[in-house]
Amino acid sequence: MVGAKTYRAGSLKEALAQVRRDLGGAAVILGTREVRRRRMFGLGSRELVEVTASDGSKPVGPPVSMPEPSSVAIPASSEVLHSQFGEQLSRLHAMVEDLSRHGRLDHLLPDLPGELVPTYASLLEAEVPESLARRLVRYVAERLEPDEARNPEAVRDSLREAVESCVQIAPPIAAVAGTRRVVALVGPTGVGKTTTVAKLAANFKLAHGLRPGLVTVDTYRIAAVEQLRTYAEIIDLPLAVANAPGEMRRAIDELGDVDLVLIDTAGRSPRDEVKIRELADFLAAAQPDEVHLVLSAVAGERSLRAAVERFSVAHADRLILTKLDEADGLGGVLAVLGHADRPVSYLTTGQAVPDDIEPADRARIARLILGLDVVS
Ligand SMILES: Nc1nc2c(ncn2[C@@H]2O[C@H](COP(=O)(O)OP(=O)(O)OP(=O)(O)O)[C@@H](O)[C@H]2O)c(=O)[nH]1
Ligand SMILES: [Mg+2]
Repeated sequence: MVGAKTYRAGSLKEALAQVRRDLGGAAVILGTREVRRRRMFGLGSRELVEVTASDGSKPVGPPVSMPEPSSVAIPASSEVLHSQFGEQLSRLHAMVEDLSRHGRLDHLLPDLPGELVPTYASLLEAEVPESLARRLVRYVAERLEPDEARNPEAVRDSLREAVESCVQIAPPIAAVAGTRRVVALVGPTGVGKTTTVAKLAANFKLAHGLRPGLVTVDTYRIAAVEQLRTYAEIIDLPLAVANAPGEMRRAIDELGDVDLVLIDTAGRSPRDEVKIRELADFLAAAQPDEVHLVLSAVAGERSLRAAVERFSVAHADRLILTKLDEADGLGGVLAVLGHADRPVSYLTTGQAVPDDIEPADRARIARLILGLDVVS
């Protein structure tokens, strides 16, 4: 007789297999619960299932089975009954979901070594779309010998390499003293364009000793102009406003002798084609050397894809990823980077101007996506 023993595994199926192996077919399941979430190579998170069981020789507590009608206690109120029923139902729901998920994985991955199924599951949990997760795992499987595939470090390194292969990097803005580089930031509303313009301007001035100037075309809202004006005053930079595409050249010239013109634009919904076209007219007048599409890492894959597609009219040729500090899983970002065919120039990691910005680095992005690095 062993009394109650607990078994932990990544899925109910695995935990039950352990129980069977250890206690045999007569084992009585006394309870199941999810015990904690742990990170798998830092990718997303995973429930651990804990099963408590006895070998069935001596009752150690109420088994999880349908009670005899005579032993059903009458609940004090229908509220209690309701909550008990709700608990049972959600536990059953979790069990069914877990079993079907694992059944589905086995069925979907007949061509992959079983050792890599958890890696695939971890990618899905990090919100990497299925087709991309399969590609990444296949990349790993093709490069590792079977015994290496059982080594978590080898798998992690190979996966990192696979993720890196999806990411292109652009060099930082090529501003040089004595020449005028014109750079525009475009993107959906509220992604951090104005804040990023301020971070860039402050860094180029303070760290590189250049003379930046700011132009805003965001004249729809008085507050938007005031927001940029406040930064311009704090950082001590010239600011010009362009109300129409025809005013763009004048606005840039008004800045005088600057090395870097940073153009802040109004946020546009990717669905608003008219406004995006208007933005393209502003940019055509400005003739920027670089157009950076600013994307929030918090956004889902679909809206990121839509933004990349719609803002191509504005000839956005680089990507700035913002709000990495707020994002839970970067699987959607990875999917978009793989498809966007545009390099990443900067990452932003918080609201603080000028500190929370860094030039994009392939290894750093891959590590962030895989949860191997933290946003500082
Ligand atoms: N957590 C976090 N917040 C950020 C980051 N970058 C910008 N923000 C915040 O996001 C909010 C919107 O930033 P803005 O710079 O005004 O965004 P925008 O794209 O200019 O917005 P619109 O001009 O309205 O389209 C502000 O509260 C910023 O402080 C970042 O990297 N991390
Ligand atoms: Mg703005």
